[in-house]
Amino acid sequence: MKNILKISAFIVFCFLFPGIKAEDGYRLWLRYDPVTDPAVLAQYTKSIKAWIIEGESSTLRVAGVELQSALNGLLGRSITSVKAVKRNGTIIAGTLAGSPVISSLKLESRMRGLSPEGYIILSTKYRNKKVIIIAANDDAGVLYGIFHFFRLLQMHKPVTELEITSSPLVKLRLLNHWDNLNRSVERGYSGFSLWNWNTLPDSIDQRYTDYARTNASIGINGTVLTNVNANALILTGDYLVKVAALANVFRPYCIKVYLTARFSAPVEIGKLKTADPLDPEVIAWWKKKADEIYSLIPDFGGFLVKANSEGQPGPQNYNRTHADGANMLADAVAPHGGIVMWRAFVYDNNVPDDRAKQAYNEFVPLDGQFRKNVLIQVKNGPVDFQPREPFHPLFGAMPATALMPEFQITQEYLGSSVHLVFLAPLFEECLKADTYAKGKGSLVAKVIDGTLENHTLTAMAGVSNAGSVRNWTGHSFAQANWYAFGRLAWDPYLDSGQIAGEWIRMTFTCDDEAVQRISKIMLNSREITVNYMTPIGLHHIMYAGHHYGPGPWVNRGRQDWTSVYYHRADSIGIGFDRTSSGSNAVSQYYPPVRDIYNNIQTCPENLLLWFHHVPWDYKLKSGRILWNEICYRYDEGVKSVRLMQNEWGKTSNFIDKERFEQVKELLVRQERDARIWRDGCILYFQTFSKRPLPAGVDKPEHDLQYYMTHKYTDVPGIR
Ligand code: GCV
Repeated sequence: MKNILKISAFIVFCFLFPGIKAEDGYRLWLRYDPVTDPAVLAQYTKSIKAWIIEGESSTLRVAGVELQSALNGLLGRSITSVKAVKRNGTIIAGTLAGSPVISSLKLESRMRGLSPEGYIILSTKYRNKKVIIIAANDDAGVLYGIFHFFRLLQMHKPVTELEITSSPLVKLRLLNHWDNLNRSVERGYSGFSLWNWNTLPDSIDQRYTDYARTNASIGINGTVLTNVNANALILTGDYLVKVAALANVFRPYCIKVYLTARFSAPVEIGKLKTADPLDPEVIAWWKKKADEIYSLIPDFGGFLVKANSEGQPGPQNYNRTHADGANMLADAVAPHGGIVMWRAFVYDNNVPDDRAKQAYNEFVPLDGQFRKNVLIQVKNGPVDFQPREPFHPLFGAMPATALMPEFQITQEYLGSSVHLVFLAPLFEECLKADTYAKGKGSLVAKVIDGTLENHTLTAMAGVSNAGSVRNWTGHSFAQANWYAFGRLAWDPYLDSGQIAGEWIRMTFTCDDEAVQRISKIMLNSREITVNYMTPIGLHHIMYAGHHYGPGPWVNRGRQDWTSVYYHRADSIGIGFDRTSSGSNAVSQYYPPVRDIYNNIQTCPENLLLWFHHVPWDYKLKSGRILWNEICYRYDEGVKSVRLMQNEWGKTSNFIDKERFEQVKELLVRQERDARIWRDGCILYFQTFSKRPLPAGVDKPEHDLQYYMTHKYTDVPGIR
């Protein structure tokens, strides 16, 4: 009886909401479900009757497959591919050189400004027929233009008067996978690695193709397959054929593969006695290795290297510099057109007076010493992907060197795949920060797109959150962070609100009210998380090891890995004094940024405890003293998660049951764990402030000991 009731309820549900189908999230934002709005569908049916892709290449072939499936899906009927334009409503896609129709349209002047991979989408006439042109100078541009066109359809935008021009502002747009050869993923919260090294090269999982399609849809054109904590085995012949098999799948989608290079590989797999970058045998070994890789993968992108950091080997082991190491590898791949991305996330063997200063101190003196095919990969902030950091002072400080940012899409410090945190505002905050390197307006985005110092080799990397779980990222909303990274890598000036709007419409619903509600949740989510984790510039106070929950009490082990090193709470106050009378990290920024940060009165309050040790009774702009403000922010963070739950609850009519319920359940866990952050941190800091909880702040449920010994049993990535 119970089952009959359930089935009837389901039938009624389907009848009431015919557009809402079971959804496991696998299709990400490329869902191509039929457009349900009758007016929009009527317009599309009238405007789109047939399609042609003119030209021959593997990229144009996959573009055709995608075009066919997207149009059939979205329009709910078969839109046929034709050989010639015979009717209104024909889509014509191709390159200027490869498409007779496009070349006859005299589009040269419009297309002259396009950079490689750029495209135009244009409503025009061809032999008196209304057509939609998707034109580019190269095949990649055609593919990207086609995906842009789908975005319009998926967002229910008009497609009648199109005049769109788009070019990527950053040349290399890369995902970094911290995937190990045993398929575990460092800081991965979405199952196992996508790369099944055991079954490659013979077995080609459909996921490899879908991964490539998805990335192409947001303009990502490269992927580093392996962890920066590298294993030299990936460079052996047995593995390289597997890498080549993946490269073959990705190639039509214009995605190049890159590998991490373990600096000691010549010793570990090459049987040399040294990995000294100036040793002739070592130089020859890497050249030979590069030749071998390129013989298997002619378009191999190059190497990403983590050296002399967290125990990884590097040139400093041989008293050589980062430039010596990077240049040696760069010379090996240069004849093949490859590049080297050398990470600036470095650690000294000695504990520094301020870890935030380390990368700048080591790299600025090397400015101008790197080969032309080397990029220095810099994390967005000077410590380590914290919920909030100031922008990294290296941006703008190495004018003669190509710098690329590294963002973390996987949520190592932002609630793994349990918390709903939309990261576009975090990425945007860094990209739009003004370094003042060449006066006002020297945005980080301009360092990255090369315009500040006229660099032509430009890149952006994001540490991937994709894994083997069915929906790729665990939390449905974590998909949005992958999407946002790709969109910002294409155009670092985009606005988070626009990105959220696109993603919601493509992924969930085009209903305006629901879009607004979900947008609000997404756009507030990062600040909410900062509040319940690390308000007012607190940082690095998480649980040692897994980084999911709070651990402000962590005081054992290497000092600059502890929390007490960073928050410096004492009876007087809290915060790391990085002013000119403290560690002087502020001096690494250009004026006036350094002066603004240096002065407690002008330092933005959201970074106050990053730069200042502030007395507990210091009055903030809100009128509250610091202690009360800390408690208030933690509490507000928790209460805001409840508001998110509430808002999400109101979207149930617009979201399929599976994803709605998944998000609902995760928001319950987010609220629970936000309370643990709030209560653990407040109780711990109270042992220093010795002040009561201010009125209105909820009392912790347990004592401090409880939070200090709390174990998480249902959080991915915690073993
Ligand atoms: C890949 C942090 C993470 C490490 C990571 C490191 C890095 O320290 O906790 O897991 O290692 O950053 O970016 O190299």
